[in-house]
Amino acid sequence: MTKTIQTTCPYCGVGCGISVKADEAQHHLKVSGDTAHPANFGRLCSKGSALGETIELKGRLLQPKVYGRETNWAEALDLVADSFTSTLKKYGPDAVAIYGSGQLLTEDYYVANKLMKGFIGSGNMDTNSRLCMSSSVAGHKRAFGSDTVPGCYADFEQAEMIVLIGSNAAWCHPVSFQRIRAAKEANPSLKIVVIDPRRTVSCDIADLHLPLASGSDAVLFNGLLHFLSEKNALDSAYILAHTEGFEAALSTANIDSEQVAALCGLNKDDVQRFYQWFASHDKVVSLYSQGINQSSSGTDKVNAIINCHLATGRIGKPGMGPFSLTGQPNAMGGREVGGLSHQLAAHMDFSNADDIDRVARFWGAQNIAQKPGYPAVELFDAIYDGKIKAVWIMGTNPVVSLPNADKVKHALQRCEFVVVSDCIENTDTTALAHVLLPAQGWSEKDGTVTNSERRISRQRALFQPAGSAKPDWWIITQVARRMGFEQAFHYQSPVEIFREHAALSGFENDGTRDFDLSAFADITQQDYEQLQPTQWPVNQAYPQGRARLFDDGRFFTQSGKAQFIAVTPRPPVNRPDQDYPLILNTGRLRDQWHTMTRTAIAAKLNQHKPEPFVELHPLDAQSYGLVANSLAMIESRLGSMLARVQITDSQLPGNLFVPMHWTGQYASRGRMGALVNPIVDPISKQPESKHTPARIKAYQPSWQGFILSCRELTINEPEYWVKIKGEHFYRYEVAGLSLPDNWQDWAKKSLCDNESATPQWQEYQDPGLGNYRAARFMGNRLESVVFIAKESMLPERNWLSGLFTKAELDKAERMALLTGRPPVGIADVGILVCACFNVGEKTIQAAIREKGLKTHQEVGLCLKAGTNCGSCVPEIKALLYKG
Ligand SMILES: Nc1nc2c(c(=O)[nH]1)N[C@H]1C(S)=C(S)[C@@H](COP(=O)(O)OP(=O)(O)OC[C@H]3O[C@@H](n4cnc5c(=O)[nH]c(N)nc54)[C@H](O)[C@@H]3O)O[C@H]1N2
Ligand SMILES: Nc1nc2c(c(=O)[nH]1)N[C@H]1C(S)=C(S)[C@@H](COP(=O)(O)OP(=O)(O)OC[C@H]3O[C@@H](n4cnc5c(=O)[nH]c(N)nc54)[C@H](O)[C@@H]3O)O[C@H]1N2
Ligand code: SF4
Ligand SMILES: [Mo]
Repeated sequence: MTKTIQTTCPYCGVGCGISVKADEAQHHLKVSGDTAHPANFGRLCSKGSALGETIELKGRLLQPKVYGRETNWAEALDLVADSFTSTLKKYGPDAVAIYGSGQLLTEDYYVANKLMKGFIGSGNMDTNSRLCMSSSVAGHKRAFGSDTVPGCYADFEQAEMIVLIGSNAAWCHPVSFQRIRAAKEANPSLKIVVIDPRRTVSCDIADLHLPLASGSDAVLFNGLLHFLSEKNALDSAYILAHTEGFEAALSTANIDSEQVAALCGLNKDDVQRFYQWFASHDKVVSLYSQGINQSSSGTDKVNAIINCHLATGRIGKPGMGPFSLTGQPNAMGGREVGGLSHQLAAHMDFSNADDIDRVARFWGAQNIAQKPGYPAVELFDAIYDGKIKAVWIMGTNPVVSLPNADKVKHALQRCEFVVVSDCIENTDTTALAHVLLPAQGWSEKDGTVTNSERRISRQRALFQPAGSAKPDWWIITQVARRMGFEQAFHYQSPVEIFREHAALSGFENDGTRDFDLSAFADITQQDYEQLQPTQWPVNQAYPQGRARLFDDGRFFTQSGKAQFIAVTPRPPVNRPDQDYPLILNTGRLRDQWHTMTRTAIAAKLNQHKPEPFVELHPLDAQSYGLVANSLAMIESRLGSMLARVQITDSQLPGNLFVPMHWTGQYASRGRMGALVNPIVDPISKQPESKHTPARIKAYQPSWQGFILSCRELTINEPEYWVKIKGEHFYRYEVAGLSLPDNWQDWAKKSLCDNESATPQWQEYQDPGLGNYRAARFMGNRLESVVFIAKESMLPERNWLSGLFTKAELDKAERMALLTGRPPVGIADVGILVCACFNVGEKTIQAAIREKGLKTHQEVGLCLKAGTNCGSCVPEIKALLYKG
């Protein structure tokens, strides 16, 4: 029987509502955008649309495991509770830690934090949000006295100017970006400025792109403050009535456009154009993300941006404001419950003794922590140094995502007791766990998340859990009870936790704290089931929630006034030098989510960018002797990786960009975290993940090739391999340093593990050219193909991949097979461009040519490409441009 359920996407902080038709018996679901959800009004991006393909049971962690052995919950929970208790008795509470994640639901997060800070009595609960939002949190606190995102998505439609700073929203917040694109199409005078060293696809709708030197944003925004003052574009009445510290901030920002242009590596006219537009448009929204946060001066950069909004009084009103885009589905929920190690709960923190006392009374916690714990990078250093002896990692993959990731790996290898809760069995982090706890994933779990605009939405269970998987809140409370804290962790269901969380937010609040859900303190089970997406605060004054804060000019500082922060720009701490002359920048791709544990299961999400790659400028490619599509080794002082070279003038000379996604599960040498320097911002402790000195050189294997197979294979011989799941096939890109003695033996060994039936082989060899090609059949059905040749001689993979969908190959296809090219008259669709409707590059090119298509809308009408999530529109436009 099929049921329709409204839930929320588990990926990015846009927080799109999803309407799901779930068929429990078939374990099948059909997703579409929830037209009533105010975050997306029915739109979804490629990742959200592909959720139905990620729910398979293969690869899931289905049973608890202790020391590699499957066991029942009772044994696993007892072991975790006993080990934590004995560690804290022997070494004190600071010898244990929890490292959580914005993938957790608010209810899960709340109990994890309560256990560590309230009852174990240590501040050592931190989260991957430290790598993500902590500079924004710190900047907000300094300016507003609270961690508040003042605006809402509706401001995008009302703005006259939108500035994207260090944000590639086209790929990372695609549905918000589509809203901005639609606003621009409806109102072409809406100005869009993108500030990013790279020319990203977000520039597709930009009137101006400022490719500033990596790390120089504080100079640019200080210059803007100075300019606003020089041009009398300040709102002096607002500054006087509602702010403090303006004079100091202005005098520190004493820099003119010419100096700004020189320091940021920009054209002076472009800088002035940006400044002039900012000065002359009242309704400006400044959206910023990791290009700002992930910096050794991220907090200052956040404040440099906020300063310009305070100076013009542009905050809290429709169509204007600084707007930190949150990354994870529940990054905001994590901040609400106090998931960062310096926070306590409900937007209270350790800096205030009254807060500690208040939370202790509310929780009935005798033993509450009195001081902050370690932030993420220091936390793993403390594990490495043996100060922390037991750690519980929940919903994050630090062996990939933390900087200096090889050290993180060693830290976990040295740690006495490592517990990991995850829904996936094999990750780079689960590999190092002593205890593995199977968590329910999206589609099974039930609770709430909060998106970038403070909107709380429900994630609802669609299916029975996989195997013995349990909700994270249940796992945590079971351990808490076994540690002797039954009373404080008596919950039977998520609503009970939500009520307590809401009650704590209102406890002795009286308007002193921004985060207030007191209207939900007594929410019934039924109302919780039916909860509609609502923006906090939700209290007596705002029973239906509140779209914007600070519209009244009142802030949560002591004086009630917003604070300007005097910012002295600092360059990144580690700068390129003679040995490591390049800047390594890292970030995201359109169709992958972080460490790929879920998106790489969906075949269609692997086609857009199938392999780890490095982008660099043509001049650098020339200096380092790198050829397009060849392999390169990238090294920093900490580690190295291999990636495919992509040469593009969208990079600034001297800069490298690599995607953050590949792990040891999908590539032999693609884990970029191993290179990233663990430099952090002194205030927020957020790592500088966008700036590591690096070098690059050609990697010259003796041979290269690829394998396509209808089955998953164990490829462990070559130095370089990448695994790509496709529709009915697996693709392996391979390269090796030493030549095997005999290609035939190599191929048979690679492809025929555990085979009893005798396959048929078709082979072609040209040893002189280093070519080997083979295909393996069962009857007329293609099982696998191997192509070994010089990189430039290898055929494209698309047509060959498509043959795996066929029950049998016809004669012409069999004849053509080892040429790698389709028989005459059969079209190759090319690289996938539109992941929503499976439309390839060559199909689009052919339609443009043959039907004379001129615009992306015409391509959409003809092929549907680009008409769902719209993330591929920039690529379609590039194909139109090329003709
Ligand atoms: N497809 C996809 N979407 C995602 C995610 C994902 O994994 N995949 N993850 C989600 C999460 S958790 C997050 S935090 C967000 C992140 O969303 P974004 O912050 O938009 O993503 P990034 O690609 O990390 O970085 C953004 C840009 O910062 C630029 N940058 C680097 N250095 C500088 C600098 O010095 N100044 C400026 N101005 N820019 C700089 C980079 O070139 C990059 O284009 O995305 C969320 N959405
Ligand atoms: N160099 C560099 N490093 C970065 C970044 C960068 O831009 N550059 N970005 C940083 C940022 S912003 C972020 S947010 C991090 C992200 O980095 P991670 O948090 O390490 O990445 P994810 O792949 O999201 O990890 C989530 C894990 O939780 C599991 N999981 C999913 N749902 C659940 C659940 O409900 N319960 C449990 N228990 N487990 C679940 C997934 O299978 C996966 O293993 O990376 C950071 N690291
Ligand atoms: S934009 Fe995409 S990934 Fe983000 S919440 Fe919406 S559908 Fe999910
Ligand atoms: Mo993030």
